[in-house]
Amino acid sequence: MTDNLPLLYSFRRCPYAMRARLALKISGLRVLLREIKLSQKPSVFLEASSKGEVPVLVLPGGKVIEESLDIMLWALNQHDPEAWLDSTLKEQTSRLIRENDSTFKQHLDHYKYFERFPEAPQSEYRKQGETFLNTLEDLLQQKKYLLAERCTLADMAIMPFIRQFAGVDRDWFNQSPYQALRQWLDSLIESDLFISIMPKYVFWQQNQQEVFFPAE
Ligand SMILES: N[C@@H](CCC(=O)N[C@@H](CS)C(=O)NCC(=O)O)C(=O)O
Repeated sequence: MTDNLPLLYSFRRCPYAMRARLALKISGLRVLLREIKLSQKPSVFLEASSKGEVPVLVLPGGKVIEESLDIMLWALNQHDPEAWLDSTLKEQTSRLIRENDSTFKQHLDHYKYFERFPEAPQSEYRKQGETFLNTLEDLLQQKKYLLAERCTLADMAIMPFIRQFAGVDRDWFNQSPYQALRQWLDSLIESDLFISIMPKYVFWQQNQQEVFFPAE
């Protein structure tokens, strides 16, 4: 009965896995979720995807989707009740997500794990990350969401990373000049959708009963 469902390998706190779960949830599709420990990756997971990165979606026919953004698109292309996909925003969406996933993600990692990068002080890494915060703040000064007056793919693909950046030093973020960004982030974090994808998941083990996502 569970064999015909896609299988999502996930890790609760991973921002890439969050964006995949957000799209899967809004699409209304049902999958099985295997919460894995990144320090102890199950062999079935590595057999499905030798990269060893979450999220990974294994389709019933055996096809494996290894990139979080592709998982989002796979789900939304089947069912997109809130119209997160908007063909008129395609270019801008790709550009923004690309910047998030490349330059900003690197700055975020340096800022969060600054002890591993002693070449510069943490404040320098934060300043580098602020270039992207400024870009987003400018967009949010013009519209309620990043690219439109409603939530679209860009918001949901980027939000988990801004959440992580904000979480490194919440006091700093709370008094930072990014007022529209703060409001945007807080409203998304407090949304029923985000809360619904963040329950504490029990780590999956071989022979354990499968867990549905969303939960039954
Ligand atoms: N390109 C991947 C990146 C995913 C990624 O880097 N995930 C991290 C966790 S947030 C991971 O699994 N890292 C492997 C590890 O920590 O062993 C995607 O967009 O899905």
